Amino acid sequence: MTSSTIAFHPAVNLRELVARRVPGYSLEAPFYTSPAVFDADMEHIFSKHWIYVGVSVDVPEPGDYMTVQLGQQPILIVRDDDNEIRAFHNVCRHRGSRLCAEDKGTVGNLVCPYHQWTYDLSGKLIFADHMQEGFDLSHHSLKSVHLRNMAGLLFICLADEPPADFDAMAEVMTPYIAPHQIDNTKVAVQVDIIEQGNWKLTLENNRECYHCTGNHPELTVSLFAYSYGFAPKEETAEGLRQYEEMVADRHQHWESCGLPSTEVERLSDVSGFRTMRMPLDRSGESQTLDTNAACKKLLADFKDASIGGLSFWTQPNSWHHFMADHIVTFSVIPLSADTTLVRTKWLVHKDAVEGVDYDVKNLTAVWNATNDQDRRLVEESHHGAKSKAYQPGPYSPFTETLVEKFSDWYIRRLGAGLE
Ligand code: 3BY
Ligand code: FES
Ligand code: FE
Repeated sequence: MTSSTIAFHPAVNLRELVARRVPGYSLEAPFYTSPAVFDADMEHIFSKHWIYVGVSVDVPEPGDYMTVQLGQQPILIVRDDDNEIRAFHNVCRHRGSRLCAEDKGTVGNLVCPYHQWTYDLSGKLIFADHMQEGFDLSHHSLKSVHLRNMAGLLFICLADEPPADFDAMAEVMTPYIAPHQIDNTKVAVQVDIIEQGNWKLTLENNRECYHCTGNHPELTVSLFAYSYGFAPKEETAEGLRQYEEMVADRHQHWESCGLPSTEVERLSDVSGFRTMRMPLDRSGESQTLDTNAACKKLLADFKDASIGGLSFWTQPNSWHHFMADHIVTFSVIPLSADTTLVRTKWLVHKDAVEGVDYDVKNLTAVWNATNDQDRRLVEESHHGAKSKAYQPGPYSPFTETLVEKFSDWYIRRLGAGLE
């Protein structure tokens, strides 16, 4: 290490940093900038919690696979002939080569490129040439990774014993998500962006709409900032009251149509989450530039597009919006202390035809614009966090309560990991 590196990354005492975190304030700079904290995040947050990685229709048919990289861990997600989706370490049991290098593909069996050891779709080694008499194939299956398919959303956990409260989340969330029938969708578009900023800045940004009016002209056409907790100031009190009245009215209507809608907030759980079906502004149909459905063929058996947007946020790395015509889903994967992958997928009905039922530009306009605006905000925050002038600043008790819930969760889970 050069002395200038040392100057920019002073040794951090993680336990001390965690212990002295002041609630209600953004985190101290090393949480955003230090490679040591990044390593701890990968070990204690991203290797011990349920991480959202994709959807069932990323691998729609038996033999379809996708790969994801979590820190140093290459992971393979495969749909077996029995239609089960399973996850494995993407590492050959011979001499450790990565098995699949592509992001996605389709295979009959999983054949290692190095010496062609061959695994079936359930991870069992079925062929290994030139091995001695008595070599036991069954002792060399792929190492499995925990995977849960929650109504089509795929979560993996690298821990030997994953957090058990995932089941409680799935019990609450399945009735909310299932009506949108992810299994009957297709991924119309996927966009990966790499933000030059720490992943926690991406998450903090996602948990508030304080910044929406000033930054998201496209999103605020349909999205009400009130849905993220908004302010009892004189001038907003009446707006908030009217919004809450509308929410109560819409919720009653949607619930009577079999669509769970009321807010559930369990952000402090180990598998923390929040959900709510939010009314959308104007025509109320979709998060599009004109608020009308972007896909003529609606999801599932929806007849009416005005069912608002079911939002679902999870600790530590995802958020999702389910509408009548499409679903947009976000997975955040840290790459280093100062780079973060944000993977956005737009899902439409599997039989919807591009150019006939939907136009990709119209479908993706709002979130491509919003993601780019948020990327810039995250990158500017990251620049600021590296300054010697940076010090933790106060969260608004009105518009940033959900940001505090993210930071508090992170500090508690990191603290638990360090114990
Ligand atoms: O909807 C979201 O995911 C939030 C809204 C506020 C900003 N952010 C991108
Ligand atoms: Fe996979 Fe040799 S490393 S077959
Ligand atoms: Fe934003």
